[in-house]
Order: sequence, then C-alpha cells, then structure tokens
Amino acid sequence: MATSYTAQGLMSNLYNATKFLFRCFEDLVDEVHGDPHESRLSMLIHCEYELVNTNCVNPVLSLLHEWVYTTEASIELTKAQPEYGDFLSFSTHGLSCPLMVSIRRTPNIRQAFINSVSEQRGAREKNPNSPKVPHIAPPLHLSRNWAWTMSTHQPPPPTLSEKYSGVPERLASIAQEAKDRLWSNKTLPESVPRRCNVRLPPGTSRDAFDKAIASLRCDIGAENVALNDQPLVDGWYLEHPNTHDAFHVVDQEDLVCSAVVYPASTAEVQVVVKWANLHAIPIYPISMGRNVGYGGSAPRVPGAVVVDLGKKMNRIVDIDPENASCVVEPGVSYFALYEEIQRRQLPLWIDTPDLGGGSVLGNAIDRGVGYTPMGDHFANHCGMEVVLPNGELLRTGMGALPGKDGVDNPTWQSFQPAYGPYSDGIFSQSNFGIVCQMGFWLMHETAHQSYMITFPRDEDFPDIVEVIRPLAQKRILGNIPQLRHVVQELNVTGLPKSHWYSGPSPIPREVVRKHAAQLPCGECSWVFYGTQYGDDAGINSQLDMIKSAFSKIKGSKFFLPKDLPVDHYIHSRALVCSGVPVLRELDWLNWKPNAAHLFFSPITPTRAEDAKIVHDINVRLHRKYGFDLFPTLCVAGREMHYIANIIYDRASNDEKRRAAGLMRELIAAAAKEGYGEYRTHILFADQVAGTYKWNNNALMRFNETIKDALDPNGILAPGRNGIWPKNYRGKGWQLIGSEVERAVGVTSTSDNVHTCYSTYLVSNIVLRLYASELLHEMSHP
Ligand code: EUG
Repeated sequence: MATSYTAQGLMSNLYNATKFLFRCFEDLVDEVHGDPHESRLSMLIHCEYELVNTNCVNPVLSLLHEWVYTTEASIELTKAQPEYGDFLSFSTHGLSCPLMVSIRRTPNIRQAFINSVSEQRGAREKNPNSPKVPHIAPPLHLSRNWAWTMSTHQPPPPTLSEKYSGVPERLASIAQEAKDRLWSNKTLPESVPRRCNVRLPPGTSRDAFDKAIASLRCDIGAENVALNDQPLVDGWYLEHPNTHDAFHVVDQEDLVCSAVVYPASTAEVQVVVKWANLHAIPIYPISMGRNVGYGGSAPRVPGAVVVDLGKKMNRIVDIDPENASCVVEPGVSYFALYEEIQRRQLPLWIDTPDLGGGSVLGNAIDRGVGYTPMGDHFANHCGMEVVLPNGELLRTGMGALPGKDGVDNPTWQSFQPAYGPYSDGIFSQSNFGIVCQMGFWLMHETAHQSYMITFPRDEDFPDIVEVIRPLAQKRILGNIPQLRHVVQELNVTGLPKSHWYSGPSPIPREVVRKHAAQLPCGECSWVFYGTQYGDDAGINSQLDMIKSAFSKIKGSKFFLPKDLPVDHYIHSRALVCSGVPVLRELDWLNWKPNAAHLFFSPITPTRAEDAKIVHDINVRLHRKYGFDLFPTLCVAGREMHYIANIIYDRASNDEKRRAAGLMRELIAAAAKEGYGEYRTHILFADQVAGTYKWNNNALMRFNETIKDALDPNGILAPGRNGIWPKNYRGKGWQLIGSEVERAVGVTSTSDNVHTCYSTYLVSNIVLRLYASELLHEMSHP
C-alpha cells in the first residue's frame, strides 16, 4: 500500500510541521487498522516549503530527531523492516524555490536518524545543557496558499439548520476555512486531563452539591443538567465551550462552572433561580456564551452553575414588519435573526457587531455596538422580560401594562420608557436580573456606500479625530465608522505575524511600513472605514463633504470597494455596515499560535487632546509589555470607543502574565488621566468598577444597595461587572492588584506548554505507529 500525503503551501513553524506530519501518520495508522491484510506499507510525505533560506528544512529534521530521540520505542522499530529502501530525501531547487521533502518509512532514514540522534546524545552527555533539538530554524514564511490548502482536515462546524448557534449555510465554506486556518496555527492539544473533578461552588460540600444537583434534575429534567467534569475543550468561535473561558487568561481550569443547566422557558428560569436561593448556590446566566475577549461563558465565581439560556430558549418570538421590530430570546444569534428576515423576504435590516455569532439579546445587555445607523444596541432595544434574583417575573416598559385579555401589550415594542423610572438600564451590565426576552427595533433597508480613507502619518491621528467630530455631530457620517491603525491591514489578511516578521518582539514600525506599501492600502498609517446611507444623490453629496473635510489632512487617499481587490477587508466591512453578519474578524486570531485576545476598551471624548492621551498610554504600555498595538476606534460625535485588541498565545504563561499586566496597567493609567472603560473582561471587572469611584464610591454603593435589595442571598452572578452581593463582600473576592498575573501558571506543571505538548504528542504518535507496525508484522509473518 502506498499512501501519499501532500501539503501544498507552507508551514509556518516547527509546530505546524510537526502537527501536519503526525496527522498524516495518524491517518496512516487508521488506514492500516482498517485493512490489516494490506501487504505493503509505505508513506510518502511531500512538504513544499517556500525556501526562505536553506535552514528552513531544520524544523522538519528537528521534529524527526525529536520524535526519535524522545522515545526508545521508535529506535526499536528501526530493526523491524530491513527490506525497504530510501528513507529520507531532501531535494532543494535553489533559493526561493519549492523544497521537496519526501519521507519514506524505510530503514535508511531510520539509520540516519539513529546516527544523528546518537550524535545529539553524545553531545548531550558531554554537555547536559546542550539543547535537545539542536537546530530550530526561525519560523518559515507563510504564503496565503498554505492557509487555504489545509482546509479539508477539520470536521465542519455546525450549520444554523443543525444547531441554534451554528453558521448560516451561506458562510459554511468560509467558516470551514477559518477553522482550518486556526487549527493550522494551533499547538495546544484539544484538551488535557482535568486536574480536579468538579469545581464545587464556594462553601458547598460535595455531598450538599450532589443533593442540590439531584433536586435540580428532578425540577427540570435530568437531561437538562450537566456536570462540568469532562476535559475542557476551548474549541473556537463556532464550537465554543459553556464550561469555561476559551480565551483563558489565568489557568484554563481556574474559571470553570460546576455544572450547566438548560432551562427551556422563562418559567424554568424562575425554577432555577428559586433552586439557587434554596441551596445557596451561585448561578451565572449566559445567552450564547460568545462574549469573546470579555470572559466568554466563564462564571466570575468558579464553581457557579452556568445557566445556559441559549440552548433551549432560542425562539424569535416575533417579527413585526409594520413596527419594524422584533422580540427575541437569549439564544437568537445575529446570524439566525438575519437569516429569518431574509427567509421572510422582509425589507428590513438588523444591526450586527463585527462577528455575527453572538446573541442579539446578550450583546445588547452588555451594551455592545454595531455599525449601521442603529448600532447602539441597548439604545435600540424596546422592552424586556426579566426574572429577578428572587424568582419574580418583571416586564419593563409598556410590557408592564397588561394587554387586553392577557395578550402582550400592543405598545411593548413601540415606546421604551413607559411610566415612572426607566428601569431597563439597571439590567444592562449588571447582575440584577436574567433577561429572558427583549424587543429590538429594526432598520429599513436602504442604499449604502462603504469607503476607505488612508492617512500617511502616525501623527495624523489627533487631526483625524478633529475632522470626524463635526462630521459625526452633524450626522454627515452615516454610521459609527472605524478608524484602524495600518498594522491591522496586515492582520485582517488572516496571515500570521510570522508571515510578516519573524522576531519575537512587536513588529517594528518600519517593517509594517514596508509590507503596507505592498498592500492595497499602500504605505500609510491610519485607515478609516465609513459607510453612507440614503439615496444616490444623498450619498454622493455626503461623500463630497466627507472627502473635502478629510482633504485637510495632507496625503489622505479615498478608496471605494470597487477600487480594491475582492479579498480586501473592505468588502466584509461593507456587509457589516449594511447589517449582514459575517465571520471575517476571526482572522485576528491567526496572528499567533493558539491566539486568544483581551479587549482594552476605554471611552474618550472625540477630541484631539483626549484621543492623543489615551493613544499614547496604549503605545507606551504595549511597548513596555511587548505586545503589538491593534487599535480600532469606533468614533461617534462626542465619544469614541478606543478598542485595543491584546492578542496573546494561550500556550505561553509568559504571554498570559504580560497580557494581564498590560491590562491592569492600562486601566490604571487611563483612569489616572480620567478615562474609563465601557466594558471589560470579568477578571478586570473589579479594577474597572473601582475606577468609577467619584464621591467615595457613590456609584458602587448605589449598585450594592440595589443588589442587596434584589438579591439578598447573593446567588445571581456574584462579582459580574464588579458588583458583589453582601455575602461575598470583604472576603477577598475582588481582584484589584496583581492577582491575575500572579495566578497565571501557578497550577500548571510546566511553564512552557509548547515543549510539554510536543513531547506528549510525539510520544503518543510514536506509540501508535509502533502499534501499527506490530499489526503489520503480524499480518505478514
Ligand atoms: C470591537 C468593538 C467593540 C468591542 C470589542 C471589539 C471591534 C473590534 C465597540 O466595541 O467591545 C474590531
């Protein structure tokens, strides 16, 4: 049997190469198992490398050395099949040409390995400090091709017709490619064995917990309660966990729930809340669990029971074309709402954030934003149904007035505040209630035109902000535009950092400049993405005003989507800005292996002076902590959301520590100048909440008063948004110093997961190969 695996394209580094080869080996083993009577077994692997320099063969050699070196078993194998010919051949065709690496499983290569391994061992015996793997080349440069060719290897993510949280069929192949790109850059295993079994809620014995869970199972069905006792799987955006934060900052197993419960209705949510009060067990509601960069689905208090609302409460309760509004449950994603409106052929738009898989309801109550004229999600909601922490049920707005004969109030989705204090606000970014239904206004479809403007100098930043302010205040700008630094033009190609720069430090400015010059944006510093709406005449006159205003900045250049290549980022922005949910922003995560991200999200006035202070803090501290700075500014007339996306490698405790340290110092430095965040990761909630401390923490004392009144037993999401119920206060739960950094890696056995995994993976595969070899021998005595 001759099996040939060909990887066309390029491998970015040793780990990709290792993974690819071993995946081939694994396939082969499976094939052999599938047909034990097959008489010949040989394997040919072609890896075509872009030959950056002749050293780029080293990763392959190194991994094979390591493979042999780390297990005695494979050495034994070398004697098993003396009859085969060549083992390894390398042929190079000169610099900058493809390099063919053929590996045949024949004895000579094994001998070559043994020789080189004994050399290494000899060297190591002489000098125990000599590295185990002698030559690890700098990361190989990657071409776009590579990312696309691996695409058949991952199981497809679920589609919307298969799962409420799935991807629309129209995006299935894009999702597949995104998944394969992420996996091609992943070195961590899918999961590792759990350190401990179930993480119990605080102050709860295993016995009391088991009894409480048994009673919950009685209440809402055994199949709707799952213990979190299996290995944790980070997955990815479309197959994400509800057990922990997939983008863990501290140890993966630190922020975990004890169990997940799946209520199917508002009434069942009330049952769960009453159960939590009875057993004094904290619960943590999630809609879909895609609060990425802010904690995902992880409870702030480890061992809390996650109430996964989305799985069984994902109905679009109503779409009212006349009122241009809808009512949704927590499990309705932007994808799902968009597809339903298309299915019904309604001339309506939704508003979506940059990624379309999130919960419409969940994003709004976390005060997320989108990019059509109705991009302020909380401002465009109308009416809520809320389960309070004592189990009582509340409808806000006109929903408080009963409709005739018990129907829903006809004005519920038409008028927001109703009568008396406007209560909806206290259910956003809080832990005061579980929102089970929410109304939203929809936009009427309209013509639209997206565009891109580039600015040549880094120092243009304050001037750009000054130009935007009046345009936005006068509503000449049609939406919340994004202003991005040019380094993001590199990032949104989906190519990893190693494609652009091989050093470990942040990409130097001159390297970004050199690459940008080759990209459609050209050599520039800032890139502005805007969209105008209305009829053609209106759009054209707005564009004239916008071009004229920005022309004050020397060297600015204006582009329309038709001026740019089909794979340019602008086309996905144009979709987002016309309410079409997409996945393009996932490309951020190809920047580093095992990439995770954290958002630092301060608000500043739309004013040069303030913008510069906040930006300078970011520049200085990103440099200090060794991270690339990726600022995306969502600029309105009076304020801007300055979003810095901190991208770190989940496999590196060092990067995790630095990312946490960076966040902490950014929050403190911004607050010192009077700037605060609009939203933050659960691990930094205490610190951010603590910066809003005017008049002896009047705001937090107010929030605590409400919390204690509504949730006297402190069961609902303790610590969410920095609000702790009284039974937790003063007991050391707050994270306000360097606790996060200090917690990183404390529980993990090795500081360098790469090495750890490589060894683990290597020995695992070798053992499997060994088994197949025996099988082979047994079938051919
Ligand atoms: C983004 C914007 C946000 C946020 C997180 C990410 C955009 C990333 C305006 O709010 O909270 C491209």
